[in-house]
Amino acid sequence: MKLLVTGGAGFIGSNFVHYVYNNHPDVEIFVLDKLTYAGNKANIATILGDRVHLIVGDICDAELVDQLVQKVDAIVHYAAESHNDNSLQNPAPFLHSNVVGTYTLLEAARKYDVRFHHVSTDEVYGDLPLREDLPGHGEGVGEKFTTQSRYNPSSPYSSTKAASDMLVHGWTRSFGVRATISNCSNNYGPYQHIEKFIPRQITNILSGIKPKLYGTGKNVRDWIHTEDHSSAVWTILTKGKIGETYLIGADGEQDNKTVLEMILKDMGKDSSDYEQVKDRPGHDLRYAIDSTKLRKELGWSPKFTDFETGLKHTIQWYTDHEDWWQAEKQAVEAKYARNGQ
Ligand code: NAD
Ligand code: TDX
Repeated sequence: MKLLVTGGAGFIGSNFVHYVYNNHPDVEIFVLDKLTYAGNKANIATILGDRVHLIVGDICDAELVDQLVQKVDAIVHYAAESHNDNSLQNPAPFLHSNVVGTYTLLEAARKYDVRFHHVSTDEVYGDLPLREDLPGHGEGVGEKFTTQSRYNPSSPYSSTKAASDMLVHGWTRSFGVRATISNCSNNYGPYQHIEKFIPRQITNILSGIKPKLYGTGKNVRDWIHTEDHSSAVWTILTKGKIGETYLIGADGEQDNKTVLEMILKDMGKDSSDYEQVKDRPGHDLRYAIDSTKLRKELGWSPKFTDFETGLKHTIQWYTDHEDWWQAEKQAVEAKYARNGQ
């Protein structure tokens, strides 16, 4: 099988490329990545060669996309602008990469009748109330997102991802593009950019900077190890039903304050040794995924079921790979500081 993986030099895309390289030796992978600030050739450098190729380019470049799509059996589409905070400062690149980029790929998939898997996010559904504010602490209908949940995105990032999902629906129904969609919860693990919550706090501590918690830290995220996301995407790509959406999650709900306290404790610091900073405007309260459909219909299950163990591995990875993040640290923190965060 020949696969085109867009955004395969970013966090989740590069983990997927490693996953396929390690588990499916019969697959040849073409990574198309623009190498934006979030893309890093180093993420896949050790496996580039006969089976993994990197093409540096933009998914909005229709001519380049055409050349690549006609060579492959399937497209797995990860490339996107992915950070909510950046989308609040400047939404324009999110419209370009997330909407026009997805459109460009869909047109090529349509032209060459190539299987298309679209990687999306649970944030398209907006947010859920905190469990403490639900009757019976949320043991009922509406407690988690399902494929029946209403699209209700909150930020420029999530609204452009929602738009991209809608394009996939339209191209599937009207043009018969053989597509599936997955909406996954918050990933953690190696190669995540240090602008994101968990790596930012780990690398702050390693740099002697106090971790920064937005608001009171009551917001809940549903954490999944990125390797489990990879196995889920592979399962959907190979066993999923065309036209279907699958929600990916590993029952990993944690509030931000608890996660930060775990990181501080694991790194030998006092659990109160952090600063509360300005909250994110429009900050989603809680995400939670019901992945029953994926588990029951396609037989998928996550391997990293203990969040604290996965978090420890992640802390160790950033500790061991200072050369991977050190050069960018100062600029990332300066950008946050300008925004009071
Ligand atoms: P990331 O920002 O780490 O990586 C994105 C990659 O896409 C980078 O390598 C970047 O260079 C590339 N890219 C961006 N615009 C491009 C363009 N126009 N052309 C070619 N390449 C381009 O993002 P991530 O966290 O790895 O997320 C990957 C995908 O997974 C995104 O679609 C995101 O919406 C989705 N997702 C992320 C999470 C999460 O927790 N991070 C959860 C669910 C879904
Ligand atoms: O310094 C911080 N302090 C803090 O409290 C940062 C960077 C974040 N936060 C909070 C905001 C969120 O409640 O931590 C939580 C996680 O923040 P992010 O890492 O920015 O992730 P989130 O906004 O939840 O979105 C992520 O998950 C869904 C990914 O970035 C998206 O690409 C994905 O779709």
